Amino acid sequence: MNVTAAVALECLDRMVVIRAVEEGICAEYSHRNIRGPVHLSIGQEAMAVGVLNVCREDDVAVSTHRDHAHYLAKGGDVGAMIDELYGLETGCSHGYGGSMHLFSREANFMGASAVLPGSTPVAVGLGLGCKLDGRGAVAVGFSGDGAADEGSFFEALNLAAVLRLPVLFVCENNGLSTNTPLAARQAQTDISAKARAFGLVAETAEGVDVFAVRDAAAGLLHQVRSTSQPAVLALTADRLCAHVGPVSKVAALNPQTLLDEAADPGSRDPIAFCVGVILRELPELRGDCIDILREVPLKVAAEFQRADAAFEDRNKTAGLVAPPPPKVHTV
Ligand SMILES: Cc1ncc(C[n+]2csc(CCOP(=O)(O)OP(=O)(O)O)c2C)c(N)n1
Ligand SMILES: [Mg+2]
Repeated sequence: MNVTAAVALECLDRMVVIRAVEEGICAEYSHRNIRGPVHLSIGQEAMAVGVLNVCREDDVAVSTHRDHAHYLAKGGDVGAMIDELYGLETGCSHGYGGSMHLFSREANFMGASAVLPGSTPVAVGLGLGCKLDGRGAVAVGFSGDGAADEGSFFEALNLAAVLRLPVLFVCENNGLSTNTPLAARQAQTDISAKARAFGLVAETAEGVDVFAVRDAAAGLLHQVRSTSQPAVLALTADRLCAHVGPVSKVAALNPQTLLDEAADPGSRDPIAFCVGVILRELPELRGDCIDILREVPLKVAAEFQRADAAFEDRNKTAGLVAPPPPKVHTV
């Protein structure tokens, strides 16, 4: 682990915020006040946090249908995201976007495209904006491995290379597009090899380890910033939740469960993995880790309560009657 104690705890804190928000969605969804499909990031938090932790504030980011972790890791406001899920005007997209269209101008999180591979060409446009601005900012375009099934993914890489744009394309490879495995869809499954064929610098890293992601992203961002040549970071991790729908496949956040899981250095849960690394390398931080695991979920739960009450008030004031509970879509 190549970081200070403060940075290690900052990374853990951000991942726990993301997990707590998504566990809140799982807990609240069936109460019918949150509507619309939700694509959770459980199991994939380290990829968002590792990359965005080493970005500058003025770097811009764009995401996909699975955008919660990217919005929060870029510095998007927790309350404004939860309000957005409830369709409130105080939401980060004024209640019009919902889960798949989070946005924050203040955090330079420039939204998300749910149409594959929409985030990739948008990242090229953002990269052109950064280049024309001339302030050294980089555009970070997140996508899944499914985006690399599509032609315009490669057109975007090519254009960024031809125009020498400062873009870091981050491909989060969870091995699945909906539920179809990568090898059933792509003849060449090494996404970084395909990126190199277009003249980009490309690296792969273990996406479960926030500190490994951070190191790889820092190196590539430095290269992109100093040469104005785009790069690809291909990360691998497991999606520990349903493709869509409020279903987690891991135990709910709990300090003792996490500490037990953290003892396994092969854990595929990025939060347990991160706690394990911290406890092995900086054991004096055990108390701080427990505080984060205990306190963050309480703060996030209070935000859900606040937004739920605001939703009920808004409906009462507007004379709206809630329709029957929505069908919960899970795939
Ligand atoms: C052009 C297009 N085709 C199909 C879909 C339906 N769709 C939504 S998410 C998804 C899977 C995406 O997989 P990946 O890019 O690997 O992201 P992940 O869901 O694994 O994070 C698909 C096929 C879509 N949104 N856009
Ligand atoms: Mg995928």
